[in-house]
Amino acid sequence: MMKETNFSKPLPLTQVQVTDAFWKKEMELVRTEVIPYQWNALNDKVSGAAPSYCMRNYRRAGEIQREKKEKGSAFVPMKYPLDTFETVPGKDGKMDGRFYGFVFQDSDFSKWIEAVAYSLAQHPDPELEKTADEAIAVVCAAQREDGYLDTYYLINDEDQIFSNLKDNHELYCFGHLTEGAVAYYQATGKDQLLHAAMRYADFILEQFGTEEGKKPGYPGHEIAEMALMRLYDLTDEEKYLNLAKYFVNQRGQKPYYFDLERGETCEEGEVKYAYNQAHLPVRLQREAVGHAVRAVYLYSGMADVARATADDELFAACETLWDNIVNQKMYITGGIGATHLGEAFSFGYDLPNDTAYAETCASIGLVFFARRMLEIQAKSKYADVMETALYNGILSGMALDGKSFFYVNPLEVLPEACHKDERKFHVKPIRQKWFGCACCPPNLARLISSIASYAFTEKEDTLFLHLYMGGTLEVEANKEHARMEIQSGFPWDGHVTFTCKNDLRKPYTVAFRLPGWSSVYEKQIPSGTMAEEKDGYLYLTRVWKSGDQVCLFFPMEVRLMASNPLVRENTGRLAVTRGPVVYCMEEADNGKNLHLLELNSCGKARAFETDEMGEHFVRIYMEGRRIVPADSDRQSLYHVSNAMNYEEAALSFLPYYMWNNRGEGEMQVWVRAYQR
Ligand code: FUB
Ligand code: ZN
Repeated sequence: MMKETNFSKPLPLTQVQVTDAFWKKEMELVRTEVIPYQWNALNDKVSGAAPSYCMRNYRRAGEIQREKKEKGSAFVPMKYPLDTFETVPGKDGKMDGRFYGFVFQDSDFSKWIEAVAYSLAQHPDPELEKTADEAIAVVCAAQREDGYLDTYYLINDEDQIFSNLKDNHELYCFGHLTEGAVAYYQATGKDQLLHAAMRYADFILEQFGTEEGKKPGYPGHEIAEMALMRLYDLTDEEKYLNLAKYFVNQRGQKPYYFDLERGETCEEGEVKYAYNQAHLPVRLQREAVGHAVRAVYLYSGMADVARATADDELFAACETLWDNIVNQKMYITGGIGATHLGEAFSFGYDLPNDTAYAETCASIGLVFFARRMLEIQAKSKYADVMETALYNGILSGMALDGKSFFYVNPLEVLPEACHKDERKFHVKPIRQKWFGCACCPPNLARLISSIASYAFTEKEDTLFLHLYMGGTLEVEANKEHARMEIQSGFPWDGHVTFTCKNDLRKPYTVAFRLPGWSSVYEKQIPSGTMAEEKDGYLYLTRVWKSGDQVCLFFPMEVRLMASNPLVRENTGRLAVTRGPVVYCMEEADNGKNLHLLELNSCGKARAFETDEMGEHFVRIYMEGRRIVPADSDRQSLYHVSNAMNYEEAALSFLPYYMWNNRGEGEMQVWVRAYQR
């Protein structure tokens, strides 16, 4: 049975100062590079990058609202067709009054403002705050009197709002707007955007539901569910919880709403809309299917609702879907969504390396889902996946200088194939400056700048350390103020030091995660501490005094990982990992034709710290060999099999997230293995 008293919640960012060498650097990159760069992108000022049109659309919608106010019913806004998912200027480059960009372009602003909010919470910056306030004023000026706020419809055709929930992303944009608004309020105390989001939420409340006169619909692209839960957690207003609950429970009920809205019908027993996870009521869903980002956003919202309503059945559905992803559908990097067709999950164990989709946003969504599961049940299996996705399939989405991005995160790349083979055109062999559909870069920015809220959650009597990162935390420990300090060498060194900085009067528990990648660990704890291991956490309870220190050490051995035998692509192959980090081989270190290299699974691994490409990290060398075809064999496409020639080779591995920072080149995570 779920019990509300067992739930934890993220530590507010205003109570954490991240000092960690690794994450602070990433956060600084977001603050100094990504946020200003994205502001330019939102304003179409990045030369050579696809324009966003985002702020331009808000301004245009604002003009329309102004004209309406000035001219009243005498003003009849121009209408534009709604049949394009992405609107671009004609060949002559001329633009008219219509909406431009993807239908969900408004969300670019919302993700940006969310990242700005988290950044301001850690690092006050009056100049940035001023820019953000001005942007918020532009956005709020576009809002209709009744609260509706989506520039695609406000500009093109207001008569058709909420007419195509399946494809047209209004509720998705609402979700992002709400997340950004809550974050900005929490960081700055300013509520202009929050009020706009609440007015929009209230408008949506009037439109949707199973009551007479309302639309029995739900989002085509989920996120509104978890956004409404954030609004509920902030305001305590039941109506937002009820709307989130309604969206979750109504999803997939028959007759399908997506049929109703498009005047279609469905045969008895026919299953449709798996792409949107609307094929079945969510409690009956057992397999993660369809568009991967949509899926994990939905599951995050489900977990939020399950927590807030102590709904065991809904939580059980979340657990089943979690297990399905992690046991059958996730790359070793934490990437999800194996096929670019529909940016979707494939069937179980179908995890091709070189055509992988593994969208950055999807791994980010997996982190959202993991943190929500952790809030309900502190089990290290959730934090392990969260950590894997963060250090691997998510960070790979951004160049080390924060100036270019991957949308797709493959595990094997041959650049020539990306250029010439249509099946791989979605795999870019080099990070891009920006994307017309720019969902991933701003999503990365908001995640990295709020990383501490994934590392630390708290409940009245317990602080949970899910991820190890250096920082100082201000905690309400059983209603007493406590200051804690953490030092950590992660992800390169497994030492963690935790220090209490003031005296407490009552017992308080700190729960340290025991990472699944380390079967042993060392600990030094103050005498008289009550210690208990449970679900992959070490719970230490004591009346903490200033200077009390806990030292943990998780040995980071090089580990050679194999796949489940049903993952056909990886048969006979191994991947190199160390601690939470997945490694790969790159052409820049190992020469061309990585497929000719083999790894001696009984050989010695050498791991050493190095500074390259402006990054401090651990490089790994493994014993291996290279296939050297006989000259005669090179002449023909096929030849009679003969004994293979090899030459010895030391295989050099670098962290997967660092790949592709030295120009185009081959890359491979899973390497053929032999034993000697
Ligand atoms: O549809 C909005 C976003 O664009 C999705 O989350 C991404 O997968 C991309 O398709
Ligand atoms: Zn994305």
